[in-house]
Amino acid sequence: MRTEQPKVIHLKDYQAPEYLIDETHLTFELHEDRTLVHAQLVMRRNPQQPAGKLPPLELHGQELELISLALDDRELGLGDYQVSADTLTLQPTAERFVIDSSVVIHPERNTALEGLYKSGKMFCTQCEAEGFRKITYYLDRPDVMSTFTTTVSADKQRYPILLSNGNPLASGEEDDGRHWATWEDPFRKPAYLFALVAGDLWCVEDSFTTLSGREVALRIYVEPENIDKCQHAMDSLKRSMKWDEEVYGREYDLDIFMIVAVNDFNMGAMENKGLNIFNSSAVLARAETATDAAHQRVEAIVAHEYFHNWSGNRVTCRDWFQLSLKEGFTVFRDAGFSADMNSPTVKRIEDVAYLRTYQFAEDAGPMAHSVRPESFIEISNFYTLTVYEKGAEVVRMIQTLLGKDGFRKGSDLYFERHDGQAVTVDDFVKAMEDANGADLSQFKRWYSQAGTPRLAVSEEYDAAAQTYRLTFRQSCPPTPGQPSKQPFVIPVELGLLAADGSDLPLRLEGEAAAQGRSRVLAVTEAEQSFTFVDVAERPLPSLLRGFSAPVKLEFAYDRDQLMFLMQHDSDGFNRWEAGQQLSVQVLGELVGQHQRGEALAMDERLLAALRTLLGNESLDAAMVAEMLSLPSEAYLTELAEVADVDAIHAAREFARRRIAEALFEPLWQRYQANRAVSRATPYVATAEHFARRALQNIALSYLMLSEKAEVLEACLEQFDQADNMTERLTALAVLVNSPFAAERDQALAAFAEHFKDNPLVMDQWFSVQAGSPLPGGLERVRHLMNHPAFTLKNPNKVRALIGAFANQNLVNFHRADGSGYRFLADQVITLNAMNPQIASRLLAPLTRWRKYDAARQALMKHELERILASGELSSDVYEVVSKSLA
Ligand code: B3K
Ligand code: ZN
Repeated sequence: MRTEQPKVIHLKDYQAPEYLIDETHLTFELHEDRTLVHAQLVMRRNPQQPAGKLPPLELHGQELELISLALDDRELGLGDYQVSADTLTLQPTAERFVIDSSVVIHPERNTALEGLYKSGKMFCTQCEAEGFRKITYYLDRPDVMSTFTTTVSADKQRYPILLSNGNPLASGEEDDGRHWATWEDPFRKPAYLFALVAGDLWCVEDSFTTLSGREVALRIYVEPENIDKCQHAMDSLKRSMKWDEEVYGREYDLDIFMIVAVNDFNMGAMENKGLNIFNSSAVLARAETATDAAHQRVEAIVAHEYFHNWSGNRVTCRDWFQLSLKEGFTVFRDAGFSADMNSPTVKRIEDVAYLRTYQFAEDAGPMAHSVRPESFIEISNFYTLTVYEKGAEVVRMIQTLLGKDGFRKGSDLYFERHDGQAVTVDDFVKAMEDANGADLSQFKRWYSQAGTPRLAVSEEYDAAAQTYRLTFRQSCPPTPGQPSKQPFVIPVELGLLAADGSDLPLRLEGEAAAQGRSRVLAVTEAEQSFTFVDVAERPLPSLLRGFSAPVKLEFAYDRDQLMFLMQHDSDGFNRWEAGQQLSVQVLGELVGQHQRGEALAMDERLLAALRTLLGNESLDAAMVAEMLSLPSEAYLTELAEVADVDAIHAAREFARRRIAEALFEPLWQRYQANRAVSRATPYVATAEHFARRALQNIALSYLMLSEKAEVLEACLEQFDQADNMTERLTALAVLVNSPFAAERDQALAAFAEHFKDNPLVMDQWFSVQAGSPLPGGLERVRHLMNHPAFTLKNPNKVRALIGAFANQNLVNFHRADGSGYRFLADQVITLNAMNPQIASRLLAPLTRWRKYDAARQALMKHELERILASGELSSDVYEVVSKSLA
């Protein structure tokens, strides 16, 4: 809790540590009402600091009850050290020394889920970023790296399994029913990678033989009732290990790799060395209880955390401003993995849709910050879409500019050069430069300048000279603290389409010959032109293929051109993108009609394009499903200058109904064909079947809008008979949004009865109801908060119900009377005292108040002010609220 003025931490103030810790020896005595932590730190003065008088040693520590403290075996008395709310200071007397401390902590009361805490019956930890200081006094900063030996002792019956990082060293029994285990992690690591688990856990075991022939034991620990839901995560882990060897040449280094699933977790998962701790939602998956999306999420998160073993753990961050060094790079790595395991184009479409909807919104809002932020109050607030997703885009652009081979040379050099070190984004870029003889100095502005650049493109065709000129103008809107920006390096991959839809050869003025039919141009200036020669006919440009840079592209395509690109572009991503742009234009027109009070009438060309798509059975079903999905209300909100929530919803619903009406026959046919396959084949979690079910399910969601009896019957059949959650949940969701009240209530009740003991499935049940745009959404959510399966103490529940309501149910959340805002603020105020990280994340929708009309703006601001005045705020909530009001 904030007791004094919050301190702002600046990157420019970074200073290397005065002291280092070579060895850390920890002992935990776990009890029901307290935990005793003894820490022995073998320390020395940092040799890189100037010699001379020894400076005081300031250790971090929060909420610790100090029992004893010794310096080189000498017990220290009250006058020998000073303790504040978050530090302990003492004066070393020699260059090398040993500190012994004992503290008491209370994991059983820890609701913030940071440090050591209890999730249900088990003990677990979450230390990143600064949670280790809630466990013991320490130099809790990532540039202090130490080996760790950890002994855990606990009651044997309640906690038969005792885990920590590294390899198991010894274990034994005590005579009072307790037992202990010692683990040793030989790899030096920062404290944020420390982990401990104690519980009654079962595990699934497997093994992996590394490139060099070493055998690694793999274990996934879960509570006994979940032992049947681990196979998919285990398979994903083995695929990740293999992929990292093949694609990055990275081998695993310890003898054992463990994953533990816990129910109460603030985010997805955590890459602790050798002992990853996961939100159970990111591990458990089997057909009956997890959707295809959940299966893919498990695969991606298992891979992400595993990949951190190199990008994060072996090579870590010097300070938290460098967070994207590990996160942006690792998201980029896991995206490459998922693309290779599934459909690369679909993966790219999903990532870009997510980035443009949510990261672009963040980059345009009051919390906008660069990929490497300059300052923060609370680092937990900077695990953002910008650091993660935009950070991954920045790494992707480096690969686009250097080529795949050049990028691999750069990553090899980076890992070799910095193995065992805590480094910066500059070191990463330098390795890329050095391995390729490249100059990325201007490119590095992507790390320091916030905001989404706009890239306006115009064309000029000279038929007589057979030249075609593209002119690019880049600009970037101001963001907090950055009124003006320098030009970025923007890699633009492009092609030029001939009238028959083929890609023309691309020869730039001054080049001896054409260089391919799709190529990357680097736009480096505020305004820059490129002239292509030998262009025999007026081409249609396909720009920013694969979304080669995170920018807002502006080119004045007309709708016929977009339809042409939708059909012919050789780049799958841009075929989808053309469809999205066409839909955005058509929906924009409908929004205008709604605002003017006119009858809605839709451009039928969109229907024709979708009909062609549905008729083509040779197209990848996943692509067809993506192309049938209209841009989300959240994305349309992001695009709007002032978002008219009701008009956007009305326009999109109107378009969906028109599509359902006009394309009923082909949708019905595709639905039935795919449902028949589902009925005849048991569930398999492969890309091919994900694709088929995606198409089947989007078809069903359109078909239900027809309100026809045969569709309702099909929907109920799918709900009752499906052997998997993907089909069952879609059927439930479309029922929930339908006017068939009796069937809906019956299905909801049957589902809850069947799955009441599975918290992850109940999360889905909460979410489909929270997201329903039917009137009365807030009342439904309030009512559901009283359901026995709901609790504010569990972050997954908060996200499933309150998060889904505020982020996905825009018409209900933004109700003109402000009741949605008031409700969210109330939850934030309650959660602020319980779990500041979750409270602060939940706030995000209110921070976007500038997007809405004056009346809503006032209501939203009022709620932010009410939070600010509500009493003692955590630094997490304080930072977000105060910055959004600034
Ligand atoms: N590194 C963790 C995130 C920790 C967040 C702490 N507030 C998960 C990940 O990105 O892999
Ligand atoms: Zn990560």
